[in-house]
Amino acid sequence: MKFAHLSDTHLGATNFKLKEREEDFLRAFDEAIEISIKENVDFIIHSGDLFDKPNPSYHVLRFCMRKLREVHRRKIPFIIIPGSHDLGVEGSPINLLEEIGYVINLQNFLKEEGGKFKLGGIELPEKKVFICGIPGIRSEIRKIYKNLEVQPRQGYYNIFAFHHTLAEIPEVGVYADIEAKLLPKGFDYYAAGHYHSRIQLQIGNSMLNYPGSTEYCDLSEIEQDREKGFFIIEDNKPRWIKLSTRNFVVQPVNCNNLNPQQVVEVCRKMIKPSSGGILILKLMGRLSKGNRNEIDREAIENFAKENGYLFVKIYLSELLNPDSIAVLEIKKKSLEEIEEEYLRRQKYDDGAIKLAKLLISHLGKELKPSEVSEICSKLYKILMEGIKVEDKESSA
Ligand SMILES: [Mn+2]
Repeated sequence: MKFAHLSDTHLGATNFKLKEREEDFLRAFDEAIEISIKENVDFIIHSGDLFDKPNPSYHVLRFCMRKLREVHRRKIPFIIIPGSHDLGVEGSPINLLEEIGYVINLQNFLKEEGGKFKLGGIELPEKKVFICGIPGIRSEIRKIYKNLEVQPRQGYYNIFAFHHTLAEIPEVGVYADIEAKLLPKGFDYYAAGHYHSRIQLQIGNSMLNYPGSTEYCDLSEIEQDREKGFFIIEDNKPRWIKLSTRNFVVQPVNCNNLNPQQVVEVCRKMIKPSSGGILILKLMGRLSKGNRNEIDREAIENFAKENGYLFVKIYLSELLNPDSIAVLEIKKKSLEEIEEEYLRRQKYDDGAIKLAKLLISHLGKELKPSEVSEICSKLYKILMEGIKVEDKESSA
């Protein structure tokens, strides 16, 4: 038995508003499907975020439908759990694909009944496989996992697909949706999505894989520069399939004691020929004279394009003017680290920091009433665990 497991294809996504980058996401999906067909897989599982938005453009939707039609004609079931990006107020484009029979949507097998969440799934009897899953809904997610009723099939290879982050992923920690112990037991394979880098975990005797996204979705993924791809699982053994991605070059440029003209020269010297890559220059340090706005960015961009780059982005946010008093000691730290350090300096304890992080993580987000009540119940729980905020006046 052989299947492909991919996730977070984000069809319709782009970077820097480039049409070429939108095409890159489509090409990555195309490549993954072509390889799966060539490998003669029995079925394909997608762990969510097929699309980047619940209302993809006509061009993107048409591309996806054409590709899935090829899969359908070869009688390869395409089984999907919608991700957070696929789900809109009025439903999901996955419902359209389901309507015409190109995908099997696992979301349909989740039913709420008297506080319990009954989860069914699909059986592929000739392969002796059972597949079920939880979509990437954001509200009351712990409640769903805690009250989940699902029965793996005896004598079958059981697969559980989901679209949430686990606390067991080292980089996720406090921002995780759930812990692995909340996952239903008795499955042979956990097909995970939502986290954009490849992660392989062992859950008891079972395998849990996040294939990650198939293209670089944002600057942090570009800077991490991790391989993009998906898994082919054959007889319960995973094989990583690397997908080709566009070449990104992220280059810090030390501009200390340079004037704006010299900055241009230094950048030009750094630029090596490329075939269609994207160049990201991060100018850093303090200029000797002049002003950072006097740097001829167009000259740098033109030079890079003459050397084959598709696009150049020049960041000036970490470059100081000669007389600037800003202190940029924070440049190597993540936002979460900066927030936490700040709170620790203010002498808040762990409980208070947890509370603050929860609130910060929801700032500026549009929330549904159910999500607000979920946050409130989390807040209440943290408060009940007890917060000791030292009196800053007396402890100084
Ligand atoms: Mn995603």
